[in-house]
Amino acid sequence: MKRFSTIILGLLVITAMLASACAPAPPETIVKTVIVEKEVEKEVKVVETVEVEVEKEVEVVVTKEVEVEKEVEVVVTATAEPEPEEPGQEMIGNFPTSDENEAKTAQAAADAADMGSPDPDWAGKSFTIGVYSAGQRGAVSGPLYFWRPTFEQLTGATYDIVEIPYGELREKIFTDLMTGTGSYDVIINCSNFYGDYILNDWILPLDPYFDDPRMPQWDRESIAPAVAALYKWGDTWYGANNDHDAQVLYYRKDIIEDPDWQAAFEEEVGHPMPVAMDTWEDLLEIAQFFNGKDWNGDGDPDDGLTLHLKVGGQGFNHFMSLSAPYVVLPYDGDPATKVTKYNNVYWFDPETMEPLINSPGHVKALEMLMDLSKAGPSAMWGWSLGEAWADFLSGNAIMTFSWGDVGSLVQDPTQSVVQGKLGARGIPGTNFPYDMEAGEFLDLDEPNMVGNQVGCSWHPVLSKYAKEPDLGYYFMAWQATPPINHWNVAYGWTGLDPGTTYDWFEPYGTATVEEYVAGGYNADDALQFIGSYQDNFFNYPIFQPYLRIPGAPEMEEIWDVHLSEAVTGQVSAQEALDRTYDDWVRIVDDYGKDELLKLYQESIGYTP
Ligand SMILES: [Ca+2]
Ligand SMILES: [Ca+2]
Repeated sequence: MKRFSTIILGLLVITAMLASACAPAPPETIVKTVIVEKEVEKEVKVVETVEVEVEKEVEVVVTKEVEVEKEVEVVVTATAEPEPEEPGQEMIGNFPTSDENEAKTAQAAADAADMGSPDPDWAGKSFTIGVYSAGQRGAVSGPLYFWRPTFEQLTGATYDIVEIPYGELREKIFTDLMTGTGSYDVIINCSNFYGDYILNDWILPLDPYFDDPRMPQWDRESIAPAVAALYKWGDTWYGANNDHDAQVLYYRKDIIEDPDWQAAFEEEVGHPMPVAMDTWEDLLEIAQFFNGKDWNGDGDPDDGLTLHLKVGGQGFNHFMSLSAPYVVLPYDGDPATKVTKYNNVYWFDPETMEPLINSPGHVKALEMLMDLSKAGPSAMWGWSLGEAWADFLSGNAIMTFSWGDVGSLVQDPTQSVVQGKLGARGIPGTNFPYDMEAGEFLDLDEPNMVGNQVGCSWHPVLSKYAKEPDLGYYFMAWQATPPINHWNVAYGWTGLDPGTTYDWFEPYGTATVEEYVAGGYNADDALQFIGSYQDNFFNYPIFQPYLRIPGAPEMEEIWDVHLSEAVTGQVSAQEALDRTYDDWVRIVDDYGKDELLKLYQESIGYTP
């Protein structure tokens, strides 16, 4: 009986919340009525769920009480979602889009995708997806809205989308898991969350679903190994295929390859333009040369490069990819990728868990980033992704280094003037890396080149507290099927980047230039963009290791703040990284050094 009174109390709380939520808008009677109707519906559902759970145990009821409140939040979000009701939200077939070709190609992808055999019991059910907020046509969250009507048609079920600002994502998700609340069945997460998941046993392995006849089949072999490693811990799969992040360099091929500009460069700088941009030192010269010149001919001075350097705007990823060749050295035996105390390491000493983040190589790289940040508009210190990309897409910056999104956004004529003028290559290296074993900078004949999988590679995992894990996995697997994943990758606004054999050209994969052209790409741009991504994943001798130990997201957030202190001129590069070092030592101690050391060694493949 006590249990029931708790439930009733919970429901009273909701009713009170609903009442107060409705309170502030007295004149709009019609709108109010609509909202109340929907919420009453949900309320009834909740009562049903709770009654079933009550038979089990008291703790469940307590948990449910929290859920009940969360449920209200979800309802509010769903009501606010303009998805089908939004005036002006055009639908073509099952797709919220106004682009005929988009709807046509998406329908073809849906038809070609394996759809398993959806369980009839799923009809009428709903689950919740937590994702970083970028809106209905924004990166990573956009595809969830785009495919929802098709999912509903397939399964008779649906899902709510809860968008969380990037800066709050870790805290919201980890709090939900820590408290066992289960607000999110599926989490579209950053790959650096895994350490905390594994340490706390917060997510479900996917392997048991692979032979379930209800579930769509997706191709795990197709994923570039460097990214596939981020979807697993050891040999166990936790993530379903979705996004494949790496940073590459994009530039204005038409300007850099223009003989007149090359002659002007030689006259001003005193040597030929290092067009290949094999090193950051070469790239800096070119960015500095073009910065402030009117190379686009509209009468105003233009930018040498554009970067997203805002705190909390994923800016530290620029430093991550830039710094790798200054820090990460290959093993000088076989294989080059072997991890030792001094080789193929970037984050911590794998014997002592001492942060390496303020090593001389890291400091030199940060000085390079500070120099580069002066070869573009000072406004970019406050820019996040979209603003930085827009400067390149609108034809005002010679170059940027960033994710695959840029290569595909260039193809969108509504926001890009660069289509047909795109140059791209893998991230540059340097001839002057720091050798931690020798304790000195090297002066190499050939630059040290280090590939990366910098970024989140956003992808779904299943919460241990999911209420509808099977249905949640169905969605994950369906989105991971080659036709749907490849469709998402080919459209820039989705934020999902290439990384599978069906995205790559021969000899790495099966895609053709014609396919990309049919999707609206310029043929040369497709070769440049996909080519640079392939190079990163298959032609670089070594990779920057990925930080995925417990505490990684927190470490990177703090690092981001200190990097910004340096870039904005508040402190020196050394000071910014010394501060990062101190914070990381503290976080390592908080988690427990021995435990972290073991997981760190595991995560980078170091054998003591
Ligand atoms: Ca101009
Ligand atoms: Ca991405």
